Order: sequence, then structure tokens, then C-alpha cells
Amino acid sequence: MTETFSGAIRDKLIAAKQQWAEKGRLLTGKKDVNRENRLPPGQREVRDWPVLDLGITPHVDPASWRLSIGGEVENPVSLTMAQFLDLPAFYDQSDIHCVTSWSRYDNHWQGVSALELARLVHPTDKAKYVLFTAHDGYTTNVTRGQFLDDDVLLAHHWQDKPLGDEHGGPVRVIIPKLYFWKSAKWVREITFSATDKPGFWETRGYHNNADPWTEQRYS
Ligand SMILES: Nc1nc2c(c(=O)[nH]1)N[C@H]1C(S)=C(S)[C@@H](COP(=O)(O)O)O[C@H]1N2
Ligand SMILES: [Mo]
Repeated sequence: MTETFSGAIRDKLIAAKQQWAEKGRLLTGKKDVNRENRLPPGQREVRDWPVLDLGITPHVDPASWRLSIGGEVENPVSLTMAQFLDLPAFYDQSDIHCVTSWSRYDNHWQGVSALELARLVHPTDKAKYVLFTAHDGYTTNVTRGQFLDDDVLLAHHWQDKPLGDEHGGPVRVIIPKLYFWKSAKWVREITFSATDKPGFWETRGYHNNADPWTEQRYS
């Protein structure tokens, strides 16, 4: 399975990067206008990558890993790693903004885009919210629109290296436009729903919407 994991990824990496470069070239001008200052208010840049968790680091074996996507969808799935890696590869570069005030620029992510997963499961018209459930019991919630954005992915590689256990490997969510607590590590389930279900931090005083540019830190 480790063999399958790295083999499938290698085959797709170049094509995915090329696609990303094309997109970047088209978006560069627009991006610079909107984010002249790329550091959101109250943040400071770090060069390392801090680890934040609930005090446990699950080890999730790619061979037994499954990704369930269900709830308000026409075609619920439970994907094996091989099936997940068979989906078109997605490559993106984005900045991390953590509510504890660190930001980390230029993270290169590789994985499968949220839009690709939506094409697979077909969320119904009732699906207005999304809940992520992880192997450590963590949950976090976003709106359908926040998840189905063109920079959102389920990532398995960072800077061309497999995501380590400490950062949520083998697969974690990446939602660049929101504070990083919305990006669930060790994700195992994605549930589309007609109603919003506040997650672990959202029920403990964190803001439901989590926009770093308007400092939606706490509620
Ligand atoms: N499953 C899970 N996902 C999680 C967390 C967690 O404790 N468990 N912490 C969140 C928080 S508060 C942050 S800031 C980021 C930290 O990710 P990192 O450790 O890779 O920097 O993961 C988010 N996703
Ligand atoms: Mo965080």
C-alpha cells in the first residue's frame, strides 16, 4: 500500500503542478490587488510549522484508511486510499493563518480538490453545511460554500513530502481562506447537512465563521 501511495502520487504530480501554474499565472494580478498585505490583522509570520492538537497523535495506516462522504448527497462513498488517489490530482499553494496568531506562507499542497469530491458524491440542494470528523474525535464545521471553494483540498503531501502523523497524515483538510482550526487533520468523514453542527472549538468559544481578515477568532 505504501508502494501504491507513492507510485500513484508520483505519476500525477507533474500534471497537477502544471495545472496549478497555469491557474496561478491567470490569478496573480487579481491576488496582488486583494492581498497587498498578505498578513491578516493580529498575525505574525513564522518559518517553521507549529503542531497543534488535542494531546494525541493518531497513527492512521493508509492500508486501512477510509474516507466516508455522506449525509445530504446523492451518492455516498467510502473510499479506500487507492480509490482516493485515483481521483484527479490537485495542487495548490496557500498561506496558513492560525488563530494562535502565527501565519506560514507558501505551503505547497497536493491532494484531491473539494470540488472533485463534490462531483463524485453530488451534494443535494438541502446540503448547506459540512462537518468534518477526524480520528482523534475532533470535529469542525463550515458552510457548503466555504468547503466548495476552488482552493480547498484534502491534502496528502506538503512541500512534495507525505504529510506526517503530527500534521494530520495520511490525509487532512486544507481550507486556506479560514483560520487553520477549520482544516481537520486525520479526516475520516465528511458529512453534508441541511443544518449547521458546531464542531469541537466552535462549541468552546471559537467563532463559527473563522475569517482571518476580519479577525473572527472568538464568538
Ligand atoms: N483532527 C484534528 N484536526 C485539527 C486539530 C485537532 O486537534 N485535531 N487542531 C486544529 C487546529 S486548532 C489547528 S491550528 C491546526 C493545526 O495543524 P498543524 O498541527 O498541522 O499545524 O489543525 C486543526 N485541525
Ligand atoms: Mo489552532
